[in-house]
Amino acid sequence: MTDLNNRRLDAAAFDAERGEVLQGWATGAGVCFADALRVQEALPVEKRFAVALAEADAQGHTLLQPRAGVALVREHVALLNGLSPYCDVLPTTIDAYTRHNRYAEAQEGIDRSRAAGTSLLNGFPAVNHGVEGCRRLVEALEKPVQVRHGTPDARLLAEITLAAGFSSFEGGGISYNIPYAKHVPLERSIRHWQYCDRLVGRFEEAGISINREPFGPLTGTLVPPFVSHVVAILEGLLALEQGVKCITLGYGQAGNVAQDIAALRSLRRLANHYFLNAGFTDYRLTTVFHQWMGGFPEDESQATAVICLGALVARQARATKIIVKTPHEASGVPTLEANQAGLKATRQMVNMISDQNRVDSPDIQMEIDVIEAEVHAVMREILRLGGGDVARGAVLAFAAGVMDVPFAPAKANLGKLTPVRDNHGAIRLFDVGNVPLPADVLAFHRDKIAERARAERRDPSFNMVVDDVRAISASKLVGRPA
Ligand code: 8ZB
Repeated sequence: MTDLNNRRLDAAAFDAERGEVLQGWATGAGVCFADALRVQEALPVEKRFAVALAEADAQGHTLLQPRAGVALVREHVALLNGLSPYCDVLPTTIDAYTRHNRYAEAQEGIDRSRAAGTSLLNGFPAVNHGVEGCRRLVEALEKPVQVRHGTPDARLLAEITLAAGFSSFEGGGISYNIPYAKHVPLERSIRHWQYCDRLVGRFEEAGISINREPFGPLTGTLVPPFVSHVVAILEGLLALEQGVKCITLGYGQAGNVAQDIAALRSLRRLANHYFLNAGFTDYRLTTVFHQWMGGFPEDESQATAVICLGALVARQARATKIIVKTPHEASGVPTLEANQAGLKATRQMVNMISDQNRVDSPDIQMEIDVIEAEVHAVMREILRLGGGDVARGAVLAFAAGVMDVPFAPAKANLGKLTPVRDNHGAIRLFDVGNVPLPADVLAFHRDKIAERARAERRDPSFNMVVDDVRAISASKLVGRPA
């Protein structure tokens, strides 16, 4: 491994690197940190992401956020302003060329979209629009706006969007590599995200709070809660070290109500535990729940039911924010109307759950106990591998399969851990791979899977896993034999 470590980037080295980063595309020349601070300082309070999160957290509210992004500034403004009445905070989903730093192709997409009169990109190419284009966008909106993407090297994207008044930035060195890229070394993406976090740290030091949100759901496919929790905690620790203060940790809906509620409740507690243990006290932690990230039913009514189950769980567990899906999920980038439909269904469910008692059950407590035991076991080994350094520990852990994300494309991920649902649809481990879980936890997983196998009169096998991956889009939670 190179000289990667979890220490705050040196000021002179950061400034030198910044000079290179800003040369990545012509629009980089438009970035000036002093101007960026003025733009952020001038943002009215209702456009500040950190303020929206802090207020929601204090009042026990849950914010709704859609996904949206098109090629051109004017069209993107119209889209976001069409969504704004139905949500609390706004997104800007970045196109796939920009996520891979392919700005020349993004430019071609912009030019062709202009000629065609319709968006030919699957998101908003913020780097190409530059500080000036992004500022026009932020100024035309009435709510806080976040950059949402999937970029292993997001340094230039962060420079440009934060200089333009975006007040939240999604992603992380693990969560925007392992599920999104194939050949990017983990030490490289972690280092590039240390830069993004350090940039946010500089804003914080100047009195401007920028929200940071690691990408919780990872591959969105049968991810056991402990796997995404460990990534969230690692990326939280990496971000705090660089000076981030406002952090939102995410979790993607898995489908079993007790397990999902347990996952959200344990996430906050576990993160606070590791952050405080590492000596951090000056941070504000919130949570985000992602509605189902796996395959959706084609049918819009069925898709709406999936959306509503997520809304119920998120609100029961008091997530600070929900990322809302649309009834078009199975078919691609949603229309404005489909996006509004997802938000309206979610709002209705959130409102109906809001005044209700906190649901508690021995099942939820048991799931919390299991998740906590799993997270502690893996974190202990990561810290041991890294000699106390989580950046080194994370790289070594992925290489050894101590950390393993199911169904991830990255070469840096071993891919031996295999999940499967139990008889109640909770996610268990069919094959633990090299992840060092305690014997009693492994026995628990085995028993739960055996119970399902008996009910289905078949042996646990990879067929079960395949059936589970398809189940929700085929209208069930558990992939039972026909
Ligand atoms: C990892 C995120 C995947 C989700 C949605 C997909 C999926 C992607 C856009 C978008 C609205 C876009 N998504 N790009 N939604 N506008 N440009 O992100 O549908 O749900």
